[in-house]
Amino acid sequence: MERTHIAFFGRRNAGKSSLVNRFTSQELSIVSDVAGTTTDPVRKTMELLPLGPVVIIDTPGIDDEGALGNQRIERSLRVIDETDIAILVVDGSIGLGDDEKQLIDVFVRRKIPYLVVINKSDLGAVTDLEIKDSMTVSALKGEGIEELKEKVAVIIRERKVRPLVSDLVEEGDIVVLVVPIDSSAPKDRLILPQQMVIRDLLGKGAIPVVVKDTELGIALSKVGKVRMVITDSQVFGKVSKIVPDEIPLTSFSILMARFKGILDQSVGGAYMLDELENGAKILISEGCTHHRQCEDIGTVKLPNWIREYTGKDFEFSFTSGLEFPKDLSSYDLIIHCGACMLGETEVASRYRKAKEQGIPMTNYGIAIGKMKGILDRVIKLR
Ligand SMILES: Nc1nc2c(ncn2[C@@H]2O[C@H](COP(=O)(O)OP(=O)(O)OP(=O)(O)O)[C@@H](O)[C@H]2O)c(=O)[nH]1
Ligand SMILES: [Mg+2]
Repeated sequence: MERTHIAFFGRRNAGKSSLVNRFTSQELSIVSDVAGTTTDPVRKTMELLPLGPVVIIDTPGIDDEGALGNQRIERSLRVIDETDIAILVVDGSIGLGDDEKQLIDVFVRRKIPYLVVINKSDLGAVTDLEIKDSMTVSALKGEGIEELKEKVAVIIRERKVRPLVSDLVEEGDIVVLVVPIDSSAPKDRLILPQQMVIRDLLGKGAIPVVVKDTELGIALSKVGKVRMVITDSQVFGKVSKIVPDEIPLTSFSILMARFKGILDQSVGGAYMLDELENGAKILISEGCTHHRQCEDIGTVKLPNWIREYTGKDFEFSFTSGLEFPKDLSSYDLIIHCGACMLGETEVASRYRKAKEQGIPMTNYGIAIGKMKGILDRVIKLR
């Protein structure tokens, strides 16, 4: 499963950093009585009981002032894009102001589950704020922290889990997974979507059979009745010729898009490849900065395939990691990586931005499927 991103927001000096340190039992952030101590979002990936794998994010105060302050506020608000669960920290001796109310509005609008935590209960001045889902804590004394964790754990358990592939197969089904091992594949391991698919199939009691593209033919002739073939989309062309039409075929990237709820939009985006004019602007965006495999596909292979497929010349731009342009209006199409390293909320927010600004968006695998002429076949499972 993917890591739950839990972010702490609030005004300066509310005690966000103090609470984060208590919550993680680590000295993650600097605490001081100077307003504006935290100047950049601080992220920490960790395993936290009873929550499981999480990313904890401390943020600068949302009421900072001046030009620099505004930049800090912007960074904090940017964190909302990747937030799965928001903790709004309120200084109980001050109470709830407009800043907090506006944040709550944003959480509600974006359907981000949130908790309001009234901090500094030790000061005794905690006002009865009568807000939904609020609780009091003292980050200073360490009171109420376990209760807070328990509440967060409940939210995590309640978040809807969409299966990756297990709803498409039955117990005992043989599913063949095609993982090419070329020079661009990471050394000594499988990438996250492959691990996730295998894990989900095992959980279902299905039988994953993992092969390289070069052994796919042999595998199909040896293993008996195959329920489905799931391939790395880079070898879509080759694999679609080997797998008989009656066996359903899809890719890891398509399953991921379905899992993240962005399959329809991505398919629509892929069809734009047929519409683009010469000189159109295409943004190719990577979710991470360290996968050589993706980089190679994104900056080299994909532009080449697109030129070949369309016979046209385009202007390509590239972004990677957490950078993703706010204003997408100068692009005609966005092609994103499978986003295996990005949290669900971050991915959803990128696709939502594109949709709001009316810019078509798709992902690598689906774009490749389109260019290989097999898109209809590989998205049948929708
Ligand atoms: N009495 C009391 N003081 C607290 C509590 N939590 C934090 N403080 C104090 O409040 C001040 C601000 O705490 P921080 O944790 O740095 O607050 P912050 O929200 O991270 O502040 P910025 O990073 O400046 O936005 C520090 O002096 C803390 O010691 C609490 O529960 N009770
Ligand atoms: Mg702080």
